[in-house]
Formats: sequence, C-alpha cells, structure tokens
Amino acid sequence: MARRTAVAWAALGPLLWGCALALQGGMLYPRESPSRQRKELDGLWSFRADFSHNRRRGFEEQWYRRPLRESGPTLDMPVPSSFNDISQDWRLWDFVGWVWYEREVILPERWTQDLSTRVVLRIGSAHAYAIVWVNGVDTLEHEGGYLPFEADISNLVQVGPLSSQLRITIAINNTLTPTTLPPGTIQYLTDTSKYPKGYFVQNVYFDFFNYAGLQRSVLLYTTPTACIDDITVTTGVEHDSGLVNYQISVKGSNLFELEVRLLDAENKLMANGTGTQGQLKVPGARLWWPYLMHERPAYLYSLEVRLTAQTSLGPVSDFYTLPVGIRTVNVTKSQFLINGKPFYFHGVNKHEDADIRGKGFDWPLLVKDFNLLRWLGANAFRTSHYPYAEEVLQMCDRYGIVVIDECPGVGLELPQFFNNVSLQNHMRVMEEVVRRDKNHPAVVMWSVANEPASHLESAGYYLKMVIAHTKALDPSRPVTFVTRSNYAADKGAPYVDVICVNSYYSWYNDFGHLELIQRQLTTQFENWYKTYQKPIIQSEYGAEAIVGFHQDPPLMFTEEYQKSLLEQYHVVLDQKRRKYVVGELIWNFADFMTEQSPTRVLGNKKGVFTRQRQPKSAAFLLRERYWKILTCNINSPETPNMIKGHE
Ligand code: GCB
Repeated sequence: MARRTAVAWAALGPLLWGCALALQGGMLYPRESPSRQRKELDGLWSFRADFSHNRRRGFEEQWYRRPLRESGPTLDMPVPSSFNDISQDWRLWDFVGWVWYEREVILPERWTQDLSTRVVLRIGSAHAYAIVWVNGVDTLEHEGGYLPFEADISNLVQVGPLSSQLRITIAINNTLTPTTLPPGTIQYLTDTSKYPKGYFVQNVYFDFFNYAGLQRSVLLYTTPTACIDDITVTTGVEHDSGLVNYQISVKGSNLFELEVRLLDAENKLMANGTGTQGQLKVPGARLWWPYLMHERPAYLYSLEVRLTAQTSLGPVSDFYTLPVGIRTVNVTKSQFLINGKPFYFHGVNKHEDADIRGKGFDWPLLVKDFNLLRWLGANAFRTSHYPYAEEVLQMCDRYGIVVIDECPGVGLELPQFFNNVSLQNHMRVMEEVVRRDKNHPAVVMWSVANEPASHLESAGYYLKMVIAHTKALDPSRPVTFVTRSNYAADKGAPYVDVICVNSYYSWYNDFGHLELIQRQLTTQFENWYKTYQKPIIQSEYGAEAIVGFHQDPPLMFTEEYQKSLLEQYHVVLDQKRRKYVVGELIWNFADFMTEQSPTRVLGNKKGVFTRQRQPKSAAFLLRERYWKILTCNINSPETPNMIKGHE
C-alpha cells in the first residue's frame, strides 16, 4: 500500500471490570493440570482448496460428510502454517475463497466413556472465517483471523462404541469484506478483452500479505463437566504490599467452592482466599518489571485455583494455574509509568511472518526473535497489526518485554468502512482481544487500530465508541490507536490516553532529503503536544534497505540510508524523550512479505533484520542506542550488572 490531562488509573483495578464483556464464557489458555489433559492436533492435515468457479463446490457436495480424500485429491498441509507458501501450485499463493482442512483423531477411551469429562476443541486461529464440523456435524463458526475459538464437543464424542474416532473438518475462507477486521473488497474485472469471465481480485488496504489457514495450534483438551470458566486478575501496590484482585467464573454447577492460592516463584505460599472474587495481599511483593528496568525483571507468581463442585454425576474437582505479574500502569500528561516509574518504550514493531510458514506459529522462530530482541536491548513491541499467538505473550510475560496489544483494526482507509455493522464487529473483536489477553502483565496498553482514516468525522465517532468500549472492558489499561493523520485534522486523538504517531520523513515524503528530518520531526512532536498534552510514542519510523545494498553518500534502499535516516530521527527523539516523548518503535523488526506491487521488492524491506533474522547495519546502530538509553535512564545500582549480563 505504501504511503500515502493527565489520566491516571487507580492503582487497583475495579474488582468487577470483567462484567462489561458481552461475550459468553471465558477463553483461558488450555493448560494441563491434575484435572485437565491436552491433545495437540498439530502436524499434517489433509487439505484442499476449492478452485471451483463459485468456490462453493465443497458445500454443494458436502465435503464435510465423508473423509475429504473420498471427494477428490488432497494435499498434505502442515498445521500450524499458512497454506500460501507451502505448495508449488502458484494458484494457492494468492488464493481467495474456501479451503478445507481435515484431521482424523483417536481419543483416549476415558474421554469418550467418562461422562464427567468435558471435551473441548480449540482452534488457536483460523484466518479469516471458519466453519467446523465434527464427524460431519456442524459444530462451530467463527469470524476473525487472529483469535482463538472453541466448542464443547462432549455430546459428539460420548455417543457410542465408535465415538473415539473423530473426524474434524474445517472450512476456512480468507475473503475480507468491508465489515470484517481487517476490511477488504472483492473487485470483479469485467473487461473480457483483458480478463476471463468471473475474474476477480481481492483488494486489501494494509501492507502485509494476507496469509491464511490454520496458522496457530489446534488442540483438544478436557475439563470436568463443572469447571473453572474464566479468571480475571488485576493487580496493585499499596506501600510495600502487592495486591492481586481476582474474579472467577464457574460453569457446569451452581453448587461449588473455590480456593485460591498465590505461590511465589519458589512455590512458597504467599496468600490465599476463597470464593469467586477477592483480594490477596502480598507483603514485600516482588513486582513485575520490564526487561532492563530491574535486575530481576518479569517476576511471576502463580495463582492456583481449585474448584470443588457438585454435579448430577457426583462431586468433581478442577484445577487451573495462572501466571500473575504484580505491576501497575499509569499515564500522566507527559509520562508512561510502570510501577510508578517512568517507562520509555525502546523497541520494535513486528509481524508474524517468516519464510515458508508465513504467519504460522513456530517455536524456533519465536525463541530466535526473543533472543534478537534481548540482543538489541529492546524492551517493548507493538503487535502490529493484529493480536499475536498467546505463546508470544507468555514469552513477553516471562522475559519482561512490554506489549502494546493491537487488534486487527488495520486498513480502515475508506469512508464506507466506518459503518455501524463494522463498529459492532470492531467492538466484539476488542471483547475477544481483552478476554484473551487481559491477564498478561506484559500487556500495558490496547491499540484499537492502525492508521484509520481518522481525519473523517465518521471515523471520529467510530474511534470514540471503540475506545470507550475497550476502556469499559478494561479500565486498568490505557487505550490508544496509531495515527498518521495530521495533528490538526485527527478526530480520534481526543479519546486516546497516549498519542501514537507514525511518520516516514525522507521516505514517503521528501524522499532522499535526510537533512529535513530534524525540522519536520520536531514540528510533528511540538504540534501534537501543544494540542493534546498527552505523552507521545513515535510508533513507526523507518526506511527500506535491501541487505547488501551499499552506497555512500547514502541513497535510498541502501543499508547506509536506512542507518542515516534512523540517526536523524534519534537526534530529535533524544531532545524530546526527557520531556513528553515516551517511546520509539522502529518499523520494522524484520523484513516481511506483502502483496505484490511495484513499490515492494519481495515484500517490505524496512526490517533491521532480514526475513531470515540476520542483522542489517541498522540493527547494530539500534543496539548501541538502546543500550545507551538504558545507561542514561537508570541510575539504579543494578544497572551495571544488568548490562554486564548482556554484553
Ligand atoms: C505504515 C503502516 C505499516 C506499513 C508501513 C510501510 O504506516 O502502518 O503497516 O508497512 O507504513 O512500510 O509503509
């Protein structure tokens, strides 16, 4: 696509804030426990894309009724992975329409025979619309590509002697419409001198490839029929005590008892409680600190919840353990405070993107990325432009990497995208994001959109509503959206807690003129601050560099130009960061794939690492800078040790 007052949260989140959720039920990450088992369904699935003219043959022939191989040829498709880059069939690369996945599974006997066991099918994500059949029975539908969904399938598996054999069929459609998030449009090209009959293309309004498929894990897990459905935790600090507020919901029984225990990292009991809600007090609590802000960052406690419930089949117990980080987040006129101390975001924007697997979740890639983040000295990233896999956020909790959690509100560029149906959908998506990610200490702010057309009146109302809804869902965190509008024209900025602004001086404007950056960036910051008196994050800046391209004096697309552009930005960021600029996030961590266009060379090359995670010159520059910021910023006696540990 290329270019084109201080608010302070009470230290204690209100106990009942989860009540604002309209969604039914919780979406706890499926963890094993003495009462819960998991069966991963990752690996090879059978796959077929429906290339028929109207893309509906699969429904007309009811492919879900029988094993997929019986209705035609299938491919082996790895899960999790995007399907696009796997095959040698070019038609699959930018296929738009329905694709079909199928997997046969044998269940442990106990799961099918023990009626006090509840069996749940959970899909980590399916981009963008999914219909799920279990043994041919229509079981579940979900819209939205980057969030989990699940169904209780006990009734389907506990029905007879053959029930331990399960066939799961998932049809996924990657078509984006004006009311999906992200939105998109289908354009039929009707000039038959140029295009065959029925020819269409999908237009997207964002700058990353619309990878699709089962891109995160699919699994089955069990709970007892009466179980812990959801847990909501908010934390606070009072003198030297940590406060953990919890709220628990239960399903499957009205007659139950709940016991709650908070253990430290050495498994020592720190506090306990009972009932569906309460507050645990931890004297001398160790706080959750971001990476490089404390010698022992990312300290996690464990909240052990034990349910004993009466059911028609007798008493059952359920156990769930949730990692908890005790920390506070506050925003003033000019600062972003974590645990009462000014926090400066020095980090990156990322994408879930890699060779071959596309947006498919991959442990080696994830661990490599975190090693690179730590090598850089980055303390934060934004989940541009959609919520990342839950395992990513778990790593952030454990490593102390602070997250601005963004929903897939990207590409809201056309006036027709700001309608009531889209608004309702956007609010529902925020409910799903908050429901999934609310308990991660690493998540310190919600971003409801990236670069919407926020100069439009209709966008102003729309953003106001989405932001208000998100704040009602979670009053414990600030809310923002990322803008590239002019400060004077932006209709959404009055509603955010932190101004997040993207700019590409000397790249998309005045390209080649690095000498203009300092003037233009200074003006940008001063105008925004004068107008709003809110802290500002430079949420994107950067330049494209094709690895190995060199030119001095620097020219565009060389490593030298990318480096020089960053250096010019850094001069101004250094002047402003002691005042009201509270963060800088480079665009982008790594090169990533985009749709094909004359302005993209095998994708977007603004990464400081290549797509294969090798450093460009800019990565070394950034590394030096981030470690320097650390030494200037922190005067604590631990700083030298922290630096030593990472040299
Ligand atoms: C932006 C977008 C990001 C693009 C980037 C670019 O402003 O937020 O999605 O990839 O610019 O490189 O054009």
